[in-house]
Amino acid sequence: MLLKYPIVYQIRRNPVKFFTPILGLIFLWVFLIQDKSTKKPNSPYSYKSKVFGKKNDWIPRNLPADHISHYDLNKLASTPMAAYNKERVLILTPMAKFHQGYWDNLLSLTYPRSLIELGFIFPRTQEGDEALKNLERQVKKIQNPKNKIEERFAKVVILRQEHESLKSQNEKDRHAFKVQKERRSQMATARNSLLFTTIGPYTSWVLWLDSDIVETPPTLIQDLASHDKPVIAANCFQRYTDDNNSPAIRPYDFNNWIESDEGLRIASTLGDDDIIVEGYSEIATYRPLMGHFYDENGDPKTEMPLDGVGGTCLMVKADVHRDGAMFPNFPFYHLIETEGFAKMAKRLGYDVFGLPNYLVYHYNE
Ligand SMILES: Nc1nc2c(ncn2[C@@H]2O[C@H](COP(=O)(O)OP(=O)(O)O)[C@@H](O)[C@H]2O)c(=O)[nH]1
Ligand SMILES: [Mg+2]
Repeated sequence: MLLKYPIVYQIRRNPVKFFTPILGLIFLWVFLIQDKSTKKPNSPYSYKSKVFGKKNDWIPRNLPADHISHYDLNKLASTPMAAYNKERVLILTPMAKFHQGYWDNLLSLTYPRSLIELGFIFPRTQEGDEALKNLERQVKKIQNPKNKIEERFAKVVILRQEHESLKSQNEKDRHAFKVQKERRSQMATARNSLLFTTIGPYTSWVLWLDSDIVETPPTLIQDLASHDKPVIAANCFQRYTDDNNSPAIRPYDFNNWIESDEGLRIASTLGDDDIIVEGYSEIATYRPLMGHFYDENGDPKTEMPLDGVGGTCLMVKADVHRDGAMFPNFPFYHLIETEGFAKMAKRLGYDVFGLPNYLVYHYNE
């Protein structure tokens, strides 16, 4: 549209009428648009944490709001010299019960804490709430900002499960054969939620450690990493008092096994939705179980290839999870949860191993 008079003439004739809309636009930009785009950027970093109350309390404060983090996954390694190479380890624990022995053992690990992140997931049960309270009390002591940086873990993430879990967690009820499919499927979902919400672009290793593992060698992380295997399981035993009142040990986790012909034969007869869970006389698979391969005079570094694993103490190169190996909560080759995970890792081309002479101990209820 052509102006009837030149702009200069209009300004001189009626300056108020000319400048008012321009000032109005500047005002609008400064107080509304600019305020939003620079002071409170529309990015996840400005998210106000509902759980912790304060704003931005879970990102490093010295980052500018428009910071972009770059990670080259090609340079992210998981090597046998994990501590020397400053590799970050994520320790993941689904926790229905809090055991002081678990926490004390965790604190006795010699891997540098500044390279360790912890992730926990709790069931939505009264027992879970109780365990959460106990854990939080311990975490607060360690993560206290007054403690030296070497004493604190790099990060601690605590989740509460979104889905249901078994009401009864006593040993007899949770080990009953008929509840295994439901229970293991719930556990798989809990493990997946925990893994997918905590793994970072800098995570080199994921150590799965159950909340009732109360004793491990202090060099657990270095030892498991030194084998340089994509997936490696320690042999989970339990201390008890035998008939002569003497201290003794016995195998506990029967999910570390080698596939057998009978296991394959049984699987071939099952319907699509049926699963095999190891360690139950209801399904005798005759699979060789790592728990039975322990040799007290044997070399703790001895390795054995496995087809199924348990999650009590399991070290996984983070790339195995990143490539997609998770804990199926559905029958996958008639396997579920950690045993399904081993199968999935193998289908993705990774080797799975166990250490029959390297013991960790499960709490004795
Ligand atoms: N988040 C979550 N963790 C659970 C639940 N049930 C058990 N756990 C935890 O999962 C791990 C394995 O469970 P557990 O009952 O010890 O299995 P078991 O040793 O084979 O009898 C332990 O660390 C438990 O504390 C559950 O429903 N939700
Ligand atoms: Mg247990």
